[in-house]
Amino acid sequence: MAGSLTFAMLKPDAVGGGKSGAILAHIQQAGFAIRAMQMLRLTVTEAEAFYAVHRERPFYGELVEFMSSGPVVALALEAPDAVAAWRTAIGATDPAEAADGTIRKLFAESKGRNAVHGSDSDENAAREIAFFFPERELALLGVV
Ligand code: IDP
Ligand code: MG
Repeated sequence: MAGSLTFAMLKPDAVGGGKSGAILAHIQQAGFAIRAMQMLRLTVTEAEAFYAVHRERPFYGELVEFMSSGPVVALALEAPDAVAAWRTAIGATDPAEAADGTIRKLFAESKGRNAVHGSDSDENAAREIAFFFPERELALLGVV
């Protein structure tokens, strides 16, 4: 594999806003290989589980409601140092603070409705990829 993996997701604001194609093009132009991809809608229970690490935060309820409000696109991305490279490509959590040219600066609406997710460590990338993609599919795709 030419690099490592990270987990990315296009959030309901991006998918519902018709921005999926533009963001996917941006991802590929930035040098990430899309190794797995699925459009789906998270149930409330699934969104709660995915963001369980944030359950004590004041925005948890709002986050779960938003993330289960419409379709998302789940992605396994490959690049050299993928986790760090993807965090750089997406920019700060709040688009008002995101650097020029980052995906959140270009496509996000607000700190909550911020277009894309990115794993924060290799360990969480593996956990998040496994949350969305069955081992068998990853094996058939040659990802693992
Ligand atoms: P990250 O997505 O940049 O890693 P985290 O702190 O892990 O940011 O927060 C997870 C997600 O929770 C954010 O992407 C955003 O959608 C939402 N979120 C974070 N902080 C706030 C907030 O202050 N208000 C509303 N939503 C927030
Ligand atoms: Mg995070």
